[in-house]
Amino acid sequence: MGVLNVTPDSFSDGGRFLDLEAAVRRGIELAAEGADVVDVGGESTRPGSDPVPTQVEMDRVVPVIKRLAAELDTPISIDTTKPEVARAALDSGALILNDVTGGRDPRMLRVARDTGAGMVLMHMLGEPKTMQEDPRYDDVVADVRAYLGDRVDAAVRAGIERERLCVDPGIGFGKTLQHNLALLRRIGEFAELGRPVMVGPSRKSFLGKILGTDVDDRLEGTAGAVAWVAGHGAHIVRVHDVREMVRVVRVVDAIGRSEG
Ligand code: PMM
Repeated sequence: MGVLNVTPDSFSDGGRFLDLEAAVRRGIELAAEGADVVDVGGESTRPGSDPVPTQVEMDRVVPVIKRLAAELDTPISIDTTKPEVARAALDSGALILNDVTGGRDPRMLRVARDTGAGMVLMHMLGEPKTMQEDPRYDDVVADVRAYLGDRVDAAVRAGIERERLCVDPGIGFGKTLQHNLALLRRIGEFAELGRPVMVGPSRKSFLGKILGTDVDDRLEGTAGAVAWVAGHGAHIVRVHDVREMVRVVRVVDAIGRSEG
């Protein structure tokens, strides 16, 4: 999954693709680089960020999705927590709803059900504004896995077919460095939920904490995390650097599938 943030303030690519033409060009480029899904987002969920008004978010993402849906065969996902934005995006050609709040708002589940969209259920502790203030778990992997299991059950109860769902532990969303490392190290345990596992480590601050590098200097760190999770049971990685991470994953796959 390639990331296309149409925002002024996302932590790694904020401000670069606010212009419609630039965003469309980047979406086409992500697909050409080998993304199997292009994830369009119009609201930054970085730690401490404020919510964006619905209409502003809609005006950012809908024109981009319309153009990309017309020009690409690659499926498009909408990264939003607002049911109105989700509905407009899915009506404009997006096929997947990527909800970083895991369908906590029942209206999100209804939109996915009514449109027949696929849905990513991600774990976040609290809200972006406050999620990094002293996050605590008993056992982060067990807690997040139980939460995602509950969210899958809630989505199925709401009428979404299980086959349309995928789960994501939400790297960086209410987690310390140690929490993030445990989630990555034990990523295989999420496959026990019986749904594809998505992971989004790309350029995130845990890499900066390990390497001491700024957000624009985390390519190798991202590759390390992507290689680890791809080799330990993740099915989808959400990344900014698609060209490079497709290569990383192809090598990991070749090793994993080899015989003898
Ligand atoms: N991370 C961000 C935004 N959306 N969605 C999913 N499913 N998983 C993630 O890890 C995730 C996400 C963080 O910000 P970015 O868009 O700037 O990478």
